[in-house]
Amino acid sequence: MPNRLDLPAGFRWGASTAAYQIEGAVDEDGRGPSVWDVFAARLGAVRDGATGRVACDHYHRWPEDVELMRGLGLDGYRFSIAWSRVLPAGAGAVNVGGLDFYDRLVDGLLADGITPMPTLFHWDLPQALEDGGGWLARDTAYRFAEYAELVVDRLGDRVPAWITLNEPFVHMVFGYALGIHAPGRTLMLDALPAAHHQLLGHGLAAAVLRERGHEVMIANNLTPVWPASEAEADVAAAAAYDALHNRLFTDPLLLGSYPDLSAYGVGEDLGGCVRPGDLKLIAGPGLDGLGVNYYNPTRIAAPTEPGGLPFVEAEIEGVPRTAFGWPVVPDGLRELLVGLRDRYGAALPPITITENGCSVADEPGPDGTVHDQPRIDFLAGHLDALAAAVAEGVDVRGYFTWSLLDNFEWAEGYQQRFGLVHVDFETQVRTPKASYAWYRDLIASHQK
Ligand code: IFM
Repeated sequence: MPNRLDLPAGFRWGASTAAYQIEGAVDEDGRGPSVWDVFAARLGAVRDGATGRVACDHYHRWPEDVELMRGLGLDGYRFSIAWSRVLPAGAGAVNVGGLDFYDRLVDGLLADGITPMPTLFHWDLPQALEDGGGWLARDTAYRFAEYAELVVDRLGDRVPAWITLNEPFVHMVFGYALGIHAPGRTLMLDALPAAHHQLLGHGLAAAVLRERGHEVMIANNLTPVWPASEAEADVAAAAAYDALHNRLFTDPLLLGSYPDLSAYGVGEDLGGCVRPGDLKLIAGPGLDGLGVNYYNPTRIAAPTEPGGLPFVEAEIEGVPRTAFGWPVVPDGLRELLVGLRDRYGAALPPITITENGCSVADEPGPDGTVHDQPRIDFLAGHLDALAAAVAEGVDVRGYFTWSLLDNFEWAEGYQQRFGLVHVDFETQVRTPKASYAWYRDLIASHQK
């Protein structure tokens, strides 16, 4: 069996974060409000009333955080740019101080030999754009391309590859369909324009980036979908779920078409928001790389009552769980990657794992050490599964773990800790966990 040390030479090791989850400094140096500032301020929206107001205070402590990355021996660091830090109203007046922050960060990373890999949108839409309809409005896609142009013109001389969007599926479902995340809309299937407009924004921004000679990626949260049984109804329900979760966000990019959503009573124009030429723009000349965020498979059964969604989620039994309660299935990563290769064939670009990791209820022990063995087991298992997919011929170029630091885990506030580095949110003291040493040693052994 191949293992993680068999990953090819030149394989890139990294860690990921996102702006609202770590930066804090929400009203410093001219940053404008984002949907997450507004949503988190709503009573009951986030566990314990937590917000990203301070988070990991990365805005001020980034040199210490870059030092932690250097200690790991990372090749790359995936972070996101807060749109409202550089364009406080989402469009129009530029906040040069915001751009300066990312400029310093990029220089700091490069000085330590770490390649910056920015994501342009990780869910923190400027509130001013949300007030104009957010991603339900087609206009937001065009504003996104202008924002991309501004950022690439400032950082592009030092940043080779860009990720346009993070997990547009989760943003559409949690943010616009269910209201669990910002902006807190509960539109169910009427949220579909938020999918199309994000993808259109990707296409428009990708054209800007490519014109300037940059590589373009997107980070999709993908899941293997398991029918709860071999019964025809369960298999059909699983296919319907796969279309919504996976294919809706990958087919248009790689095949230039939307999947069949007839199980949802929706046609190819996603309820009318798709205009002629949009799919061509979204697919463009293809992606330079597909970012895959993998956490767990999803088991799906047929609905028991008529009239609702064409699927229900079923429990995955007999596997360990993370502190969040998510099933731990390392081989799901191999299955996902091999499945992508089989589904998309020559249209599939090289893959980078842009997120993978787990929450552990870990705190420093009496000796000051954070013993997060479940995270080490999780990472080891998933990296071995990744190596197995590579041995089966899937072209995977890198692995970015989620996350460098414990951080603001959206609606869960500060309850779920995903970091290789423990953060005390009272004192901001950073304590590298046992998994930090493990990842550092793995990177060093692999690079030998
Ligand atoms: O924290 C999130 C991240 O922002 C997006 N992907 C999943 C992570 C864990 O929930």
